[in-house]
Formats: sequence, C-alpha cells, structure tokens
Amino acid sequence: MDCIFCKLVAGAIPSKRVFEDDLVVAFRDVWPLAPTHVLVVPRAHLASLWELEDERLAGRLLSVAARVARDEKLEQGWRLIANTRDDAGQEVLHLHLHVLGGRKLGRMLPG
Ligand code: DGP
Repeated sequence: MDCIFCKLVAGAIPSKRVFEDDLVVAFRDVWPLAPTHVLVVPRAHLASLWELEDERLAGRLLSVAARVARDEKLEQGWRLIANTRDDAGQEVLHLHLHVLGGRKLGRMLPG
C-alpha cells in the first residue's frame, strides 16, 4: 500500500520511535511544531478518525498518547490533535494523533 505511515510502521521508512506495542506506534514528527511533537498511529491502516469504530483501539490510542505525554514530562500541559479529513487539513491519510507540548501552545482557535 502506498501509505507513508504504513511504511513507517513496517520499518521501511526510518523514524524516531518513542513507544510501540501490538496495536500502536508512537514516533516523533519530522516537522516538529513544539519541543515535544509525537504522532500516535495504529499499526493497522485506517484513513482517519472518521473510520475508527474499534473501541479497544480507540482506547489504546488515547492511553498511549497520555503515556507519551507523561514520558515526555509534559506536566505543565499538552494538547492532543487529530486533523480529520480535508477541512481540517489532514495531509497524511493514516489516522494519527498529534501529542504537542513543551511550550505555551496559545489558545486554540478555528482557522
Ligand atoms: P496532518 O496534517 O495531521 O496529516 O499531519 C501529518 C504530520 O505527519 C505532519 O506534522 C508531518 C508528519 N510527517 C509526514 N511525513 C512524515 C515522515 O515521513 N516521518 C515523520 N516522522 N513524520 C512525518
């Protein structure tokens, strides 16, 4: 499949992994927007959060995101973002959660 995150999960493209288990892989974003910018992705290909119906996987993605935040010592606060489909500017069509922190993130505004 021609999906960059599938290749990354398979190890065909290198990445800086910070966590992995049987369902999920977490790695540093190649273009970080904050001192911590980690992407949490399912091993299985799902295009976006729109397609996520598996509650076990949903729970795992969320708990791994929180675990990454703790491991990165983001006790001052952090943000979880899931850009979903065109209007949100999703660029990579493999579900991913952005874990952002390590600086003041400012107010979240639409647009
Ligand atoms: P989004 O706009 O939500 O689809 O964000 C996609 C993110 O994926 C973007 O912040 C950059 C990141 N990204 C794209 N290609 C690669 C890659 O090959 N490796 C890594 N580590 N991150 C990537």
